[in-house]
Amino acid sequence: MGVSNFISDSVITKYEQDGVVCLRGVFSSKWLDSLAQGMEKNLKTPGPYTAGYTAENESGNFLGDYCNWQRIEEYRLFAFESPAASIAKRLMQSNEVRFYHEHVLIKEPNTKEVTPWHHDLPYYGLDGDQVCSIWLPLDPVAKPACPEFIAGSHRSGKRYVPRFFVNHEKYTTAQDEYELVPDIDKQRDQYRILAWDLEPGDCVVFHMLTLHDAPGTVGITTRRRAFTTRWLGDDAVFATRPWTTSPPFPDLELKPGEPMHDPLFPLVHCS
Ligand SMILES: O=C(O)CCC(=O)C(=O)O
Repeated sequence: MGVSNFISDSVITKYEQDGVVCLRGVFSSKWLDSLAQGMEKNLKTPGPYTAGYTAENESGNFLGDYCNWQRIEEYRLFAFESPAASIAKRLMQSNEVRFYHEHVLIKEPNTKEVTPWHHDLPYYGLDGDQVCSIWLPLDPVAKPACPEFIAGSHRSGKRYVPRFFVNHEKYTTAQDEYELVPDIDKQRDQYRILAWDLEPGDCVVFHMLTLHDAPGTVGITTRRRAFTTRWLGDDAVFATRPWTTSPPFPDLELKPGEPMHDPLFPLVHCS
């Protein structure tokens, strides 16, 4: 099935307006099974950036890892051969698409830890408007456990200071163009907050400036394994931040404003 069959012009308009769209049934079980195998390998042999966000005496477990696609074949195949790249390309309305990195975020049943409200771009050494992520769950995710997105927040013109997932502390105090994320949960009625009931094969695509969080999984008996891929379009350029970026990409030698043309971020050929 060609990607344009399930991404109509009205879906692109919605992505542009809301900064997030949910796509239904776009990844077959072939891709989901393969990613599940890749995740098992990843859990057995964690990468250098693996991070646990749940204390040992707490229920559940929230853990993350990223930038393992070069050593985990299932991740590499997904990036280069699944429909993900063409989905990103079409929604970003980009001529080319580069793979930035994958990010695995797993919440086991009964995990109390929530993912704090944040948007992704200030974490990255990156600027641009054609930049998006595809959040793909490998398990059914009921709306109460689904990441939540503030519609239109990618167009607020604001940049927020990143927060650590482990304790929700801010990276630094507000400075220069970066402000602190407002207390969204105290005033939820002020925002249009989007979340969905998701089945395996569905995904959520969001702009890297769209504010989002994700609930814990207390009372939920299934795992919540999410495989997020991050994508760069034509206008993505390297940028520096007042903090160490996440991922750090320590060997990258680009200068601010230069296109993200580096073997670390391969071009993915797709329709
Ligand atoms: O899966 C989560 O808990 C958070 C997802 C997220 O923040 C992201 O993929 O950018």
